[in-house]
Amino acid sequence: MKNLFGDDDDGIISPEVLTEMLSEAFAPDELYRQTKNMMWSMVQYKEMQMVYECALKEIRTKFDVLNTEFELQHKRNPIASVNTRLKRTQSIAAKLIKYRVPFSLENIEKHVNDVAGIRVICSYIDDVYKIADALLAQDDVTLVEKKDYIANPKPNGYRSLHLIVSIPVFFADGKKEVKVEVQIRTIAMDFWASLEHRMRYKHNIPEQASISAELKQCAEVIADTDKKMLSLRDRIEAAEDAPTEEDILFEKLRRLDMPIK
Ligand code: 0O2
Repeated sequence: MKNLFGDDDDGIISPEVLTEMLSEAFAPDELYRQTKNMMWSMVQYKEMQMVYECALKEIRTKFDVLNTEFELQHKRNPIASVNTRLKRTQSIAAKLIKYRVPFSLENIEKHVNDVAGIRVICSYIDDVYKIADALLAQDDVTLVEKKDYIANPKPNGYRSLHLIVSIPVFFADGKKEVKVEVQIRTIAMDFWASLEHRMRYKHNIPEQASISAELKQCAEVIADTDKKMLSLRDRIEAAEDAPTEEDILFEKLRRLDMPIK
């Protein structure tokens, strides 16, 4: 048997020995039962995280496929980068406390929609919506909630498209519907959000009010730049000759042997 570092682990303790140690150490029965329940809770929490990890793998594949298909059709990548993350236990606890519900697996599944999160960064604003529509058109993807902070930015200037979707994850003994939070935004919006995020989690910044005001101004400039870049791209594309059928065929032939990303 190998340990977590991949080394041979001859010192592993067998379940029989552990059970014996447990009943010797924790008689009477109540302590034994409590200890076992605690261990079960830890195992179930870890298993729940594994389910969310699998959901992240599935949804990442969906975006990879959309990106590859779009690239084949339009000769450019709508997605600049994709990042996934599992919400930290501490942040899950903070969210449950905010909602005033006790920490339990049931409450995590019911109330915390962003245990699994994926952030998709696009070059242009229209790509954000194209990618969102293409995801939601898939018949195994169910939209649970949509917040369009691009059409309706937050008062601080935050812009991003947020979707909570539910997707099926298939296991050996059946399938489970799992919620994932999808944040889709442009490179410029992401640049802004990362700096603002740093400020949000720092306390005692002496100039907080003026920094917030300047950040808000930057958000407006960035939104304007995003719109201008889109319009410039459209003008450049309009000036390009429309590809002939032969152009498309030979371009696709050229790409046939390229490795699929
Ligand atoms: P973290 O550390 O990123 O995970 P909810 O109770 O879930 O309905 P919530 O959480 O406010 O309300 O939902 P919302 O508005 O959709 O925001 C979810 C996530 O979007 C946040 O997660 C942030 O990642 C991001 N976000 C929202 N507003 C802002 C903002 O003003 N600035 C920045 N930089 N990011 C924002 P968490 O859980 O707050 O934090």
